[in-house]
Amino acid sequence: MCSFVCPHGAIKPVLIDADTPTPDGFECIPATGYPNKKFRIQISPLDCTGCGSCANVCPAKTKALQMRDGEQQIQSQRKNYDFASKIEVAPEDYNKFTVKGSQFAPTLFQFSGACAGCGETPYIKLATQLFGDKMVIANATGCSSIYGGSYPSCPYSVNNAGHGPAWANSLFEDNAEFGLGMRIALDNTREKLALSLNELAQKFPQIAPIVEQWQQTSDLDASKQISNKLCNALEDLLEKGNIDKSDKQAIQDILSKENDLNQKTVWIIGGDGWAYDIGYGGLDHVLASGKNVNILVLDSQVYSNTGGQASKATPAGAVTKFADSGKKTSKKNLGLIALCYPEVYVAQIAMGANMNQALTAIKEAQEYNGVSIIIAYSTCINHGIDMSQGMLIMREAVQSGYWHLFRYNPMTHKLILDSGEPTMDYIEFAKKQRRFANLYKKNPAEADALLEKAKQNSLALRERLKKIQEEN
Ligand SMILES: Cc1ncc(C[n+]2csc(CCOP(=O)(O)OP(=O)(O)O)c2C)c(N)n1
Repeated sequence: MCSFVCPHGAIKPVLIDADTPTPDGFECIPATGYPNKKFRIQISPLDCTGCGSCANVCPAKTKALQMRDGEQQIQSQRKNYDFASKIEVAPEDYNKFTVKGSQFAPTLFQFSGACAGCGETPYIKLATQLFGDKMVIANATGCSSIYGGSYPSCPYSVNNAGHGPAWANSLFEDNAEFGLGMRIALDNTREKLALSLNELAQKFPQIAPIVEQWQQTSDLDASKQISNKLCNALEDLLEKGNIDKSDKQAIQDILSKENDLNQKTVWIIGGDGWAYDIGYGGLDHVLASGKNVNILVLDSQVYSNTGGQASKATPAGAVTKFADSGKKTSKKNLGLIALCYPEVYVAQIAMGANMNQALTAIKEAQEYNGVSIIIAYSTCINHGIDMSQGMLIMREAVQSGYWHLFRYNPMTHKLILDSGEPTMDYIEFAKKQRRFANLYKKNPAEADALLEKAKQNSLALRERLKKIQEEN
């Protein structure tokens, strides 16, 4: 869990053979569920920002992690992290589609310049752990593009084979279209490759089964393996086959596009200012496109990167820039809008409330061969909260009915409401955050009225989601 929530990817769970020699001070415990292995949680002391999210999320009565003086930890832990960072756990030793297993997968997004305790980055980090070097990311301008690509540093990293996600940022206003273009380009390249491969398979029946398999495989990891096998078969043909000049050229052309052979997963990522407001026209166009793309909306409920201006995702009663006396209108229901498209996978998640639900939604979105949109609750310094408690705040957001967790899958035509009836009062939850508490200081009567309205809206939204669940 501590690794799962770490905004900076600075925590690495280590799983090694029990007899592996380790540096002095690299204490391990026997690994639960692995008879001949040992386990350790290793922190990168140079990259930890000290947010404390990891220590607070620990479910044990006696917390497994304690925050200590950074300087001292750098002295003692630096060499341990250097050792741990080179260890890769064999993929067959874990199931990456579980909360625990996902953390043994290499993080290909780490040490970004995001704020300590950022609520956006853990979602991106998790996605890179699940889909790794098969990800192609279109990033809207906003916090995620700034911590995602402020040169000369780059948090998108590579695995031991030197491969990582491909990433680019275009504009704030056209990111959905930018990602759609990436998908169309990838599909086009694949279609051309398929044409050439099918022609070759007709002439050389020995490669026909592997070409067929290559075409049928949509699973990302399996596609990578089959693409490698296909390359080997083509190289074999070049060496041993009785081939003329034009076939040789065709094979060489395919091999030169080796990176385009395996399936890719396109992720269109950005904040609520992009998705709900400025890029919304394009987002809607992509929702209606039917293309295989995944949209991740990091909903911090304000334009975070420019200092916290109100967006259409800001709930009524929140004091933000451009809504100094509290936002008067209600939060836009982007999830409900997306649900108007029966062919779109729609999920709303909050990692701190339900890690498993967040992971399942990300997995289902990727697996769905069509448009998927995930709206992710993202805590932010602009909320006026204790950033070390971000995950707990997400849990309370769901318990109070401020945020609802659901997944709609077009494959089953079913909506699953993953969050239960509220067990905490909406207003009690909101008042703990400065963005709402400030209005109580300025104008208590207005605060009461706006928050009551927001509460009623949120309760009504839950009822609508319940109805949709029952209808299916
Ligand atoms: C067309 C346009 N308008 C305004 C900006 C300035 N701008 C850059 S990032 C940003 C805020 C982004 O907010 P959001 O999409 O919510 O993402 P967050 O920073 O919250 O992650 C703004 C207004 C811009 N780059 N382009």
